[in-house]
Amino acid sequence: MTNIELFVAELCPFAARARLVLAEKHISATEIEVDLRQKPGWFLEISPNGKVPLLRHDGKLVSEATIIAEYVEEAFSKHRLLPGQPHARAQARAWVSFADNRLYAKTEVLLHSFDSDMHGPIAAKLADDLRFLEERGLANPARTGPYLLGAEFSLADLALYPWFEQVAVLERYRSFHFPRECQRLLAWQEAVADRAAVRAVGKPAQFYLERYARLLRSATA
Ligand SMILES: N[C@@H](CCC(=O)N[C@@H](CS)C(=O)NCC(=O)O)C(=O)O
Repeated sequence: MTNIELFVAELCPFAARARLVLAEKHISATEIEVDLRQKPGWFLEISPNGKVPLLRHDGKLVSEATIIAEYVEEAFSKHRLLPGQPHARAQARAWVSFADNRLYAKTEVLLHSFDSDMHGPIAAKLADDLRFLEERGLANPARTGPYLLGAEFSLADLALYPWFEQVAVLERYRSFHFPRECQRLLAWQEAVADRAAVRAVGKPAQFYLERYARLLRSATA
């Protein structure tokens, strides 16, 4: 029997990505919630970077959401999440890199910035990233299905989706305005949200809004 543990934190979109990858692969894992404000000694001992997600598979550790996703894809060949064709695979990885280096990187700066004068400019750059995704990804005339690469659902969709799950937090607390013209993005989000695995383990906006409100209250108490 497969022995998989996933170390997570409930607000972490990278952990959400790892959870979604496992769910899409129909792999059951034991989830262990880590308190990131007071990291337990046992976690620091096993974690190379002190961050979640961290995966333990038959005693072997894998860190970093992107590497975990690729590891799971390679270790479990059923329910493929990377296309077979090399160029499509490269495209999927390029969008994963876009998610990490543009969307999540800016979002981290935005969430950690308590200078409200900084919120508008960073939020505006994030909106530009969404326009890029809409135009270069979803408006691509060669695309023939509801997912980023078309008909084939992939790790690219799974890397991006947790950002959209939490967008309400940025709208409520960080002056972010979703660019209304990005209608294809909304249709893509709906298509991903409608997948059985995503319905099973995804979280509604309210989940994140309530927890962020609590976090903010405890930070200012
Ligand atoms: N590059 C990492 C980022 C993971 C990350 O930033 N995790 C955050 C929670 S969302 C974390 O564990 N933060 C704790 C810390 O930095 O001390 C990945 O992709 O897995």
